[in-house]
Amino acid sequence: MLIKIARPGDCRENEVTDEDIFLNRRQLLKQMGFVGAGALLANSPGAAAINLFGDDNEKRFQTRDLEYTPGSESAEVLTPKAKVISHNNFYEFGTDKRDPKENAQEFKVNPWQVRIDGLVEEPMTLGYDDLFTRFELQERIYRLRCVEAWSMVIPWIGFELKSLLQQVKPLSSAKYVAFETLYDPEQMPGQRNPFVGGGIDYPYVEGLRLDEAMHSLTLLSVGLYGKTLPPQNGAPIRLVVPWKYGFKSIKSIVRIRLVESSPPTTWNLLAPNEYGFYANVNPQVDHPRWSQARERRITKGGLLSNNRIDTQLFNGYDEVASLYQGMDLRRQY
Ligand SMILES: Nc1nc2c(c(=O)[nH]1)N[C@H]1C(S)=C(S)[C@@H](COP(=O)(O)O)O[C@H]1N2
Ligand SMILES: [Mo]
Repeated sequence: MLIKIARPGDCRENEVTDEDIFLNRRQLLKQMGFVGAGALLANSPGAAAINLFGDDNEKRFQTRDLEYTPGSESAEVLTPKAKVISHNNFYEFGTDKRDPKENAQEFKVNPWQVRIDGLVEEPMTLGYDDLFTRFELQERIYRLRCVEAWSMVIPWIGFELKSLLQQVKPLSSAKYVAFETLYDPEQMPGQRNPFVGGGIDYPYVEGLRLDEAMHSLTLLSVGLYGKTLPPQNGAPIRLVVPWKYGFKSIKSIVRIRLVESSPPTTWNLLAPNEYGFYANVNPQVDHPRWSQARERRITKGGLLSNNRIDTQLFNGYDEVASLYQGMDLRRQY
């Protein structure tokens, strides 16, 4: 059998990819001065011409263009969109990395409601359209590292969780934020069948300390690569906490509750000796069953061309270090 090993310079696969189109459009709009809210309308002439490529028109789940403020350029290579939307963890739709893309395409994300309540002065309910209109959408190119030692670099679109929390006005007794994913066994096969859903006690729940939630890096994401989120990535709204392992970035959120004490979190409930509350990316603290010192950065090409790189403390986001001063991060993992 002949195994073809690609050299770095080789041109392979389809020459024009989704992310090429995305980057070209972003470049074009920047050159034309069309940046910021209002610029990226699907029916503007520039966008229409580019949309002729129809990057995901043939899929059952339709994403749509978003208006947002483009972020700064990334020094790192972006993970191709095709991989961002086909290699996922979303146990509600199955435990294999390919399951969510396969099983989530009929997932209904509109209408949608997110309830924000608990220890707040002004509880709030956001509807589907509010997710895209009530806050200033920005692009953030973040690394996301899974506890399973692979990572991606993704151009997320979203708004700071802080801007939402400021609107509901947390009471001084609020110390933590608890998040909950939709519970809908009719739509989510993993919630109907524990063999499909990996034995998780649904709904999926997560939590942050209030100061972590208020950090300006913490994003509520509603899109990626210029468009609304595909269901497998947590449509219509999911958390992205780039200095923590991927499992903290809870998907398809329906409830955000301000609470007084540390809330339960799904992976900690399932395997407390393997997953703590903090889950900060830390190359010095191994998972009990494998090392966390290195990671596989998912880029173009197959498994052979994926680079292995050193994992950085806090996934390289050093600006969060002050949140953990005085804590023993080996004990509070
Ligand atoms: N509701 C829910 N959220 C979830 C998960 C899940 O199974 N269910 N998996 C988590 C894990 S382990 C990871 S690594 C990230 C993956 O996000 P991505 O598929 O968008 O890359 O989602 C996180 N959020
Ligand atoms: Mo993960």
